[in-house]
Amino acid sequence: MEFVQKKFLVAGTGLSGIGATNLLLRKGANVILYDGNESLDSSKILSQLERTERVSLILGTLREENIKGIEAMIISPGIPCDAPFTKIIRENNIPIWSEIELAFLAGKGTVVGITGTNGKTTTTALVGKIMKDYYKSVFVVGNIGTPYTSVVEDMEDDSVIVAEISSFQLETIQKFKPKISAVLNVTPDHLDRHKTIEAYADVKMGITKNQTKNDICILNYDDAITRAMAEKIPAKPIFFSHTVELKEGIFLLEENIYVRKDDKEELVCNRNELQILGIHNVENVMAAVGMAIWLGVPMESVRKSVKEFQAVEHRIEYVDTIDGIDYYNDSKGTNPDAAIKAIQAMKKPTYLIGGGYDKGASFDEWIQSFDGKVKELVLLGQTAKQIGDTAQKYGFTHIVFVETLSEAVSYCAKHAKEGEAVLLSPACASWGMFKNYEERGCMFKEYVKSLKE
Ligand code: UMA
Repeated sequence: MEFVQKKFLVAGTGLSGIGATNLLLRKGANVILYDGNESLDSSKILSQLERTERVSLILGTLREENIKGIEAMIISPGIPCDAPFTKIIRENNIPIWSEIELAFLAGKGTVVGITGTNGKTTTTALVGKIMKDYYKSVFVVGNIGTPYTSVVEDMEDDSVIVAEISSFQLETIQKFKPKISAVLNVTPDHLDRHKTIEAYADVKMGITKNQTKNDICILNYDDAITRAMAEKIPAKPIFFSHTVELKEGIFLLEENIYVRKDDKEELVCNRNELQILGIHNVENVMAAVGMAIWLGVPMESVRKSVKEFQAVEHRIEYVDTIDGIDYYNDSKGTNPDAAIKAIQAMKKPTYLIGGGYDKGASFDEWIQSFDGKVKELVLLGQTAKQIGDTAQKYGFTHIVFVETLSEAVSYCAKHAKEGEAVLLSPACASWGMFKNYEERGCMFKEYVKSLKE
């Protein structure tokens, strides 16, 4: 694809928008960078660009005269395709590309694409590790946090690109085509945007739309929606299952994970040899193993990587489910920005444990990010009062003060109900009460474990 002197519109100035703009500029294109939020700081946005000639930044309203001669609009995943400003784009028949579409068109290498409602990030991280342990040039990109467009220039023909792909990114793909795809599971999520579970599932299935029978799609046999996809997709389906012994695929039998391919069966490992816990993680491992084996990574190498793989500790780390309440350790959320990410990741009503050492941060944005998800705020440490006051300022009054982390866990266990979650994500450093965030996270996990006794 030729980009020199062509003109593109990039919508959104988050990670994806900046990644796409920098890529287009490096390719010699002209860019109109647009964001609907007119109160953004333009100098801050421009400072993230590698060069500023050939770019015009527009904040607020996009007008007809701004889009003359535009080749395509690259839309950030967080922007709904029917956002009001897209009307003039559609009326002028300008193609709308996802940021991953641009990266795919401009990039090289073999793509492994992972989607699904839950487990995407862990599976992507594990596939990334398996690939990095075996291949020379591997990139782990997408929803996991590194925009696909940001690494395109470093790719070679023999690179492997492991991409976590969200439904938002799939909505506007045209030619994006992974060699191996995976749809891990589909449960209701993002229905505010996709409206129905059927529409959401169709978008997820879209990851296979440009695949052929020479490509592979890994599907969850135990999930009725992904199982049914096997009949509809153009790729060759390969199932994984923790309930059924499959004729071909990856399955769990008496605690052992097996791969059956070309009538040959091989043991991957016993699930007790894994360092990540829970049946959901066995599923993630099975999917990752399937992607690696069908891509051609030898079993010996896959087995070694799988056994070595560890969950990202202290970062929105799932600890356990006790009495129907999920516990998460985000002790690494040592500043409001990181803690906002943890809140965004929560899907259930949450008891939030926060507070700690005073670094002079403001907690306004953190409180504003609660978005109806936080049920109670359980505060401790030096910053407890300041956080409490900030919360009250925004009308959030479900606040409890405790002296110790152990007391915080006991309080949450006593008050949270089945189907709710408890999250330690302090938005503050641990100093004063703990040696470091690792110690705080480990103690939290100990207290949670002791609830079982
Ligand atoms: N904006 C508009 N109009 C709108 C909405 C947003 O102009 O109607 C602008 C905002 O002002 C902002 C920009 O769009 O400047 C933000 O773009 P974005 O929300 O797409 O965020 P990015 O920073 O580009 O991050 C995106 C993903 N975010 C979302 O899909 C919401 C990141 O996934 C991803 O890591 C990143 O690209 C790199 O690929 C995050 C996420 O929350 C983790 N994903 C969702 C999830 O996992 O559930 C899908």
